[in-house]
Amino acid sequence: MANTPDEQVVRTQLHGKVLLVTVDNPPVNALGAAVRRGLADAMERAETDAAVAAVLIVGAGKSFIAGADIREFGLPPQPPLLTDVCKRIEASKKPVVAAIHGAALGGGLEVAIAAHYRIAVANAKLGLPEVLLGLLPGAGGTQRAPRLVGAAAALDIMLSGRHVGAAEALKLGLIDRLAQSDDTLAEGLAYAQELLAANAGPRRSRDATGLADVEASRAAIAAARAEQGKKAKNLFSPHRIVDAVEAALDKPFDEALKFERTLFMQCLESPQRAGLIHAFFSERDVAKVPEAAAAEPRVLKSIGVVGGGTMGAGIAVSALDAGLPVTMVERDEASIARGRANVEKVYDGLVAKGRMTAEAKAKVMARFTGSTDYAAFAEVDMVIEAVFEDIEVKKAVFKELDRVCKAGAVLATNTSYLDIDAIAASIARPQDVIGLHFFSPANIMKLLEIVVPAKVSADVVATAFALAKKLKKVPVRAGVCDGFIGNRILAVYRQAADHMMEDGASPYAIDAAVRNFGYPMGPFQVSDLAGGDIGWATRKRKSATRDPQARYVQVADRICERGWFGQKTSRGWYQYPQGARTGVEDPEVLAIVDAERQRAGITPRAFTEEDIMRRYMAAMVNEGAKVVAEGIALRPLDVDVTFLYGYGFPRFRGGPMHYADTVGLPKILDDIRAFAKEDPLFWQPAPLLVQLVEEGKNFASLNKS
Ligand code: 3H9
Repeated sequence: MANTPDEQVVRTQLHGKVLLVTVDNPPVNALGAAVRRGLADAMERAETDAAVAAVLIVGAGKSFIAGADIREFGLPPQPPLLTDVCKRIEASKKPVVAAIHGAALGGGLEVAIAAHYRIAVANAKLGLPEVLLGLLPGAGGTQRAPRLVGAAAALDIMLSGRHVGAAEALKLGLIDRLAQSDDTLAEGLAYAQELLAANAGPRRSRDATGLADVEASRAAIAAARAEQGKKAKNLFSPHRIVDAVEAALDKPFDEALKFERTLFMQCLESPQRAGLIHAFFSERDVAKVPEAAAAEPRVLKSIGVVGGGTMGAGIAVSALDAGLPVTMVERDEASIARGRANVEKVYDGLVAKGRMTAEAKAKVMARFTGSTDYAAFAEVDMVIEAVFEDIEVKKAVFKELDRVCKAGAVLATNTSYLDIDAIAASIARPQDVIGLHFFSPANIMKLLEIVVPAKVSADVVATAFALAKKLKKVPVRAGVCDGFIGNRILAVYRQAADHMMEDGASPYAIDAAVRNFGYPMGPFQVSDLAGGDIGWATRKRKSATRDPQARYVQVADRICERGWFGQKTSRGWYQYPQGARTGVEDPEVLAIVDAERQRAGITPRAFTEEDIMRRYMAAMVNEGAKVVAEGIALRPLDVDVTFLYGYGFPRFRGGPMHYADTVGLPKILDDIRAFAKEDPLFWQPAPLLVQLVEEGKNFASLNKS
């Protein structure tokens, strides 16, 4: 039989008696319909060709196989199903070996564990991350993995979605052998030939004995069920994973496979799957911006940071963690000592927890230089200022940077709301000035708003995106306006929450509704965590320009006037007795709310959780639509990613704009129009929302451009 041509996504080639099956479907060898057909055909050839004594499956390029083709989900399934392909591999009468490099994830690992023997190179990553997409392993993974590694380890792998390194995979029994070199093909062929020489026949995972200790298996299932009941109460697929593993104990293998398929289809149809897959693609698409496509990034080998406060130190740590040398400048010796101490504190914490050695810390700190002289920035490639939020202070810093930095250095500001165009215009090189809005704590939070002023050159924007990649941040391109994407939208739905509070919902009921929606915290808890004084300062700053006709709820000001700024003062919207991190409700706060209602002449009315979330989300989506229409966000997906990574929006809902599509834009618009009857100034429908409803379109239609 002839070898298959090179352009096919699955190629077969005979090497002695071993049929080499190469999956070649860039970029990640996803198991689309053509690959599934190719694998089935290859197994057909293996079965019928007398010259074939064993089969070796490998992946071309960077990976073995990264899983099912996620883009196919939601479309009608095309035969053959992966679960049937895996069954066919397992049923082969000739031994089948999988040689793994790069990623063997999801369906990719399911193919590997349907094979009879597995070898992996040292840096291979194995996993069943379907749960992160709202799914479960649907090609036999929930049945074969527990038989190979036991219920507890299989549940851990499937419920966390984590990547398992080759060494651990060997220890667990997920693979049989660790390759001695990186040459997957040679190692795989040698293994297959060795098996043939030893007359080793097929060895099927369905017959493996990992579930033999039924009592231990049941205990692992019960523990997983209890844990998921607490940790994943809003989620669908983790519970189905536990059900599927239980079926591995209770049902014959083939019946359990059918049950797995039923559960997989339930997950596939769930809106959570759509939300999580939207999040998966959006967090990749978000870095596709015109400037990064049009220009090469500038050289970026060193970073300067102005300011050693919480933000500056967090940014410094983030850059140090990425392996960059960091120079920090502060105004005097005491301040730079404090800045250095803020940086060191982070690493000391890691050392204390045993997550870093003292030597490793010393090595990292050796890349940190502190100075009180701006001249220390003379050679750095990029400076990020993180000084006090005052435009005159920032302009003074930029004047210094303009004086000392080399030509071509990127000059970035970490402002969260100031006019970056004005900062850029204040120096002689506006083309080099950009906004890099980190979120606190900057070394932990993934979101980075890259704020693009009018005069910045494209290669500076490309450099900012390259920096984000180095720092392992999720970058979102934002235009200049007060609050950029995230804080601008936040300001609006926070007001909606305040209005509801004054109209009758308690802050605790609002927080509970928001938590039940899937957020880790409600808005009043967040305010207590961040410090009420921050919002208070912003409100004071904006008071001169506030529309006197606009509704203004004063409860937060009454609370701040008492010095109740949240966790740091042990009291805010909640009380935090003895420095507790979880607050308890405060009757005095409720009394303040009551007094403010009376002052404003409001008779409180009841709000259900649904009422609360409809207003909260309508406000968020409406402002999101304005932000997109104005070009502050490039696409609705940029708003989604901002909220997923910076504001705790529940990932399974995909982000506010995706959520709005799920609910239906006409419904959201109807709500806004109904709310506008009470407060037409606040609830002005976004023209883009109106337009999309008139055209029968959704936000997703704007993500495609
Ligand atoms: C599953 O397997 C279900 C089964 O149980 C079956 C049951 C029946 N499909 O991330 P990158 C694209 S569920 C389609 O930037 P990296 C990605 O969008 C699946 N496309 O690279 C990007 O496209 P673009 C379980 C995919 O090197 C490009 O490939 N598997 C898929 O940083 C490069 O990706 C997973 O969940 C896919 N499966 O990371 C694994 N994967 O260039 C998901 C990637 O247009 N994938 N793309 O933006 C990953 O975790 C990472 O992509 C990986 C590589 C670690 C593999």
